[in-house]
Amino acid sequence: RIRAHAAHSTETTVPTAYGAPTGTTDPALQAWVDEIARLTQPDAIVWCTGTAQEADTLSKQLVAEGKLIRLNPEWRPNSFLARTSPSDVARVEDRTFICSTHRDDAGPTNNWAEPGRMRAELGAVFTGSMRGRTMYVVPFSMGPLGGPISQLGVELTDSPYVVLNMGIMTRMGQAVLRLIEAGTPWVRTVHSVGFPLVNKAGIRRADVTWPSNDTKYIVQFPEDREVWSFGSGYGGNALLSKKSFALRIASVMARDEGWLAEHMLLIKVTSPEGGTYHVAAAFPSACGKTNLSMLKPTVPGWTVETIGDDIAWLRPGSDGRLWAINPEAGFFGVAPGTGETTNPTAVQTVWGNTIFTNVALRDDGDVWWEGLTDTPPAHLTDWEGKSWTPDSGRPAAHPNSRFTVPAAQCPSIADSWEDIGGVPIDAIMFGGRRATNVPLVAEARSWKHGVFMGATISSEKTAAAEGTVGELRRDPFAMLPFCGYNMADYWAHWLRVGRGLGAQAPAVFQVNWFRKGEDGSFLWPGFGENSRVLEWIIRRVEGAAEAVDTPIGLLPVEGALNVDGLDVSPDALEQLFRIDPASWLAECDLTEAFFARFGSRVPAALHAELASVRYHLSA
Ligand code: GTP
Ligand code: SPV
Ligand code: MN
Repeated sequence: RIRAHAAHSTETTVPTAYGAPTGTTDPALQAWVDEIARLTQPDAIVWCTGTAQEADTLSKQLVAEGKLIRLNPEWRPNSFLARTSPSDVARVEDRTFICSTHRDDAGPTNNWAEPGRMRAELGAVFTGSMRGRTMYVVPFSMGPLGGPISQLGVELTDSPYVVLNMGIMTRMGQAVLRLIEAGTPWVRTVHSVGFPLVNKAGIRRADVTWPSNDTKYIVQFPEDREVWSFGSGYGGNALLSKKSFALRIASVMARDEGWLAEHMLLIKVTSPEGGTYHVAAAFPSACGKTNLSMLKPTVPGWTVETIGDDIAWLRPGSDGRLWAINPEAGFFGVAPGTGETTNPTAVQTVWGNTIFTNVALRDDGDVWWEGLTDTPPAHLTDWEGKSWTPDSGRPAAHPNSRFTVPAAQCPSIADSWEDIGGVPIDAIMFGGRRATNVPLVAEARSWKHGVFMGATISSEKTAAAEGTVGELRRDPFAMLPFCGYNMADYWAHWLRVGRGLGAQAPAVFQVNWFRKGEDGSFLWPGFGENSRVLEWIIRRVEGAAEAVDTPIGLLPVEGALNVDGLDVSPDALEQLFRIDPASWLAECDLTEAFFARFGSRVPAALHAELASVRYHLSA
C-alpha cells in the first residue's frame, strides 16, 4: 500500500490504495485537495473510483476493523450493519450553521455565524483532524451525469462508512472527474469525523468502532457554495450530498437561477384510464415521504411508481411547465415502522446491497426493527450491541435507525426515474404530523394560497433530529432545517416561480395522515389507503372531482373521497375533515406571530392570504 504524506508532499497526483486511476488533471480540484490535505494531515489520499470492487474492498476493511457487521448473506447478501456512537444518531440542528455574509440573509430560523469567524474556528478544529487516517476524494453527481438539472460535487472525507453510503446515495466515481475536467462547475464539501488517530506530538491512539467528536459543526457557506462538516459520521450530518448540498446550498443556487430545491418525494401516478401524472410532496423528516413514494394503492386500477423519496429539484421548462428530477441515486430511509403491512415495497427493496445503521441484529445474522414484523424475535442484539428480549422495555432499533439502499433495487421504481430532463409536475402536496385541526386533504385556491399552506406547515417533532419528539413546531415547506437562506425570501422565490408558471403551475394540496381521535389513535389508516387521497387529487387536476370551498381551502364534497371497502366509521371521517373555527383562528394568531419573526421580508401576498383565511373563519 502506497502512502502519500500529503502534508509534506509537493506531488500533485497521489496514488490510490486500489491501483485505480488517480488524481485529476483539473488544477483547481487538485489544488483544493492538496490544500485540505495540508490542513487535515491524513496519512493517505484515495481518489474513489465508484466501482463495486472498491466498495467491496472498503466494506471488507471495515468488517475486519469491527466497524461494520456483515449480515448473513443467506438472508441479506452484501449487506452490513453499522452501530454509531449513542451520541451520534441524528442531525444536529443546533450545530448547523448558515454562514452568509449578512445575518439577515440566513434569517431567523437558521443559526448564523460570521463567515470569517467561522472559517477561523473550522481552521482550528480541522487542523490535523485526519491524522492517522485516509482522506477519500469522493466525486459525485446529483442527478444523472451531465443532465441539464444535475449538479456535481466533491466530498473529502476521512470516513470509509461515508464513502460506502455516498456510493449508494449518489452517482459517484471517475466519470464525474472527467466532467469537472471539461469545465462543469462543482461544489466543495469537506467532512471529518473529528477523531484523529495521531496527536500533535506524534503519539498514536487506538481507533474506536464509531469515531466521532462531541463538538460538531455542520457549516454551509452559501455564497461560496461550500460545506464543512466536523464531528459526526451520521446521515445528513456526514453524507454532504444530501441535506447540505442538495437542499441548503442548492436552495441558494435555485434562488439565484430561478429553480427550486425541495425536501420532496416524487411519484408517477397512473389512473385506471391510463392517464399519467407526477406529484411532488414535502413532508417534514420522518413524516412519510419514503412511505408515500413507495405506496401500493388500495384503490383498484391505480398505479403509483417511485421516482424519489426525499429530495426533488424542480425547474421551469421551455414549455412553461415545472419539471423535476430526483437528484439522489439511493434511499436513506427510516427503518422503524417499515414492514410488510405498511411498506412492503421498502421491505423488498432492502433484500441485499444495503447498509443498515442502528437497527437490531437477529441471532441468525439478519436485521430487525420495530414494525418489521408484528411479533419481535425472542432474542436480539439491540442497536447499542446489548442483549435484548421483548420484555427489555426499550426499543431494539434506534427510532432514527436507517437503511441505505440503491434506488434501482426498488420494485416500484418508474422507468422515467433517471430521465435527464425530469418529469412534468401536475400536483404538489404539503403535509405534516398534526394530531388536531388539519384535515385529511385540502386544495389551495391558487398558487399564492398554496405557498401560504407550505409556509405555515407545522408538525410534531420526530426522532430525525436531536430534541424533544412530539413537540409542535413550524416547519415551512418541510425546509426549516434545510433552507440555505432567509425563509421569507424563500417564500418570495416560490411566489416568483409561480408567477412565471402562470396557468401551467401545478395544483397545490395540504394533507395530514396523522389526525387523532379522542382516544389518541390515528383516525386515518394511512399507508396504502393514502391512495384514496391521491385519487381525489388527480381527479381534481383532471377537473373531474367536486370540492367545497371552506375558509382554509377546498375540501372533497360529501362522497367525493372514495371510501369503498374502507374500514373507517362515518364519525371518524367527519372528524378527519372537521374544521373548528375557534382553533383555526388561534392557529392564525400563531401564524401572525410566526410571520412577525421575519419582519418586513414576508411577502405581502402571504399577509393577504392570512387576512383572507381569518376573514372567512370569522364570517
Ligand atoms: P425522512 O427520511 O426523515 O425525510 O422521513 P420520511 O418523510 O421519508 O418518512 P418515512 O416515510 O420514513 O416515515 C416515517 C415514519 O412515519 C415511519 O415510521 C412510518 O411508518 C410512519 N408513516 C409513514 N406514513 C404513514 C401514514 O400514512 N400513517 C401513519 N400513521 N404513519 C406513517
Ligand atoms: C431527514 O432528516 O429529513 C432525512 C435524514 O432524510 S438525514 O439524511 O439525516 O437528513
Ligand atoms: Mn428527509
